[in-house]
Amino acid sequence: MPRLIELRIQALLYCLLLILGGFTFCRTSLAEDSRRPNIVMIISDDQTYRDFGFMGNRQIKTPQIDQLAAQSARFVNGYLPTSVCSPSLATLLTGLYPHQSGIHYNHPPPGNSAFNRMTSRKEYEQTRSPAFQLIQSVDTLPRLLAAHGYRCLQTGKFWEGHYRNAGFTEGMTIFEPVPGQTFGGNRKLANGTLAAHGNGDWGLKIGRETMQPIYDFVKDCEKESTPWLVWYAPYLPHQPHDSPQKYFDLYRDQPGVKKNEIAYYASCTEFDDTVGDLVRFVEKEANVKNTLFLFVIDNGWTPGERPMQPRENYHHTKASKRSPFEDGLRSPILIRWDGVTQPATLTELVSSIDVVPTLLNAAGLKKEAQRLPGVNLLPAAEGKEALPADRAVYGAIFPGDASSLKHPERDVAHRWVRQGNLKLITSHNANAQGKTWNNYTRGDVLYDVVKDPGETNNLIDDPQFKVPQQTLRELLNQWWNPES
Ligand SMILES: [Ca+2]
Repeated sequence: MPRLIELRIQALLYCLLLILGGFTFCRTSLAEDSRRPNIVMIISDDQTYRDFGFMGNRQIKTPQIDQLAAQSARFVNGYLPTSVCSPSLATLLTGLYPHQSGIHYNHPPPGNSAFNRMTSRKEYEQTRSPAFQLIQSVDTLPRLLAAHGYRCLQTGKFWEGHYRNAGFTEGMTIFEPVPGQTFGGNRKLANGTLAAHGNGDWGLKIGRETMQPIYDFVKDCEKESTPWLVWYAPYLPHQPHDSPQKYFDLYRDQPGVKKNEIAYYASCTEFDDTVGDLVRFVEKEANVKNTLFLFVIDNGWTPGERPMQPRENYHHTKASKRSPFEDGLRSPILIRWDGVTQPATLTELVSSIDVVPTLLNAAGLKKEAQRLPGVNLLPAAEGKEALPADRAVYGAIFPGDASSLKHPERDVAHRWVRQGNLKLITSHNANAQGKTWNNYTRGDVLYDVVKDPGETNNLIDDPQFKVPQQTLRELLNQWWNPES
């Protein structure tokens, strides 16, 4: 064969390969971009990170979540930016830190007690409503997914008024009181009028009374082949720990179970059963290979020694809910997407700030995800790429009532950062006696939370930790400096 023709054939073959390769590449990225998995967000309300079988608790019975964990990428060293309901849930809606979304409180001004002192529903609702503008004006996960062709259902805990405020297309919470609902969701004003408490009202029926709204929604979406998101954030195991008797019976007179753990453990198992019902329903009614399950807690809650009503309920320990300590701030994060993620235990530090960008990436919304501070956990969950070992995670603690809107720096009580084994907690807005809100710490504190997960050995004055302490301070100020 003449040399020239040979070269031409080679060049032609080369071009053909390039075209085929490009075509294959395009097909892959097209497939990835156009995949729109259904998404089930399962959010536990007030449960400490250790209190699952798969996290090592030998007393508590959580077989359904353990089963989900066995099928999931298990991020066992997960954190929450903050340790109380509303701002933690706002992070799961927006992918922003509380100081960024402005939702750093449970109750906007003038605060919970002042709301209770009001004498008309109209006054209360008009005073509570301006804060809803914060969620209305931000690109939330459901809003972005809805614009991408999803139907998005809100059920359970939700602090942003009507479900539509956050961009859900359907939902249960409508910022209206629920006559006769005794376990939560209502607020009694000073003149006896009922109003919506602000934490979910009608939505709080999910899990505790019914699962039907989710079942109807999923069936309907499946019938019309529309991708869907379910926000399942039941008021469980949140107090009141008033589970049916059969759940209490599991823990009475059990060796190793303390008196103050019984009612809480009962609620944890009641919650676990609902997760099993939900997962089995989705497995039966939807294409499970095209469905991503994500599990996370909104904040920790550890039973303390002080009894309260109803009977067998206890107040939580000071070091859990609301606090800057591990029992309040940690949560495992589970991601199950059959055929995509790998069941494995992953020990790198992650945060619930990563949830929204991860889910946006799963739905092909990469550009929208890139604007957010969290990282996409999918490559790690797929077993393709480890997260950086030196990653730092961050957060801040605020009082339950906001003193003003859009000024998180005026209210912040603590900031915290963890990198490697070390966690630094700084204090802010101390009063004249040097005490910050709730008096969690005396000044700044530093702990090795791997050796000392109970955070009892303060290393802040230990000269050995002077340099790493400085590094953590710099990281924290780069993340958010409320004094600048
Ligand atoms: Ca909570």
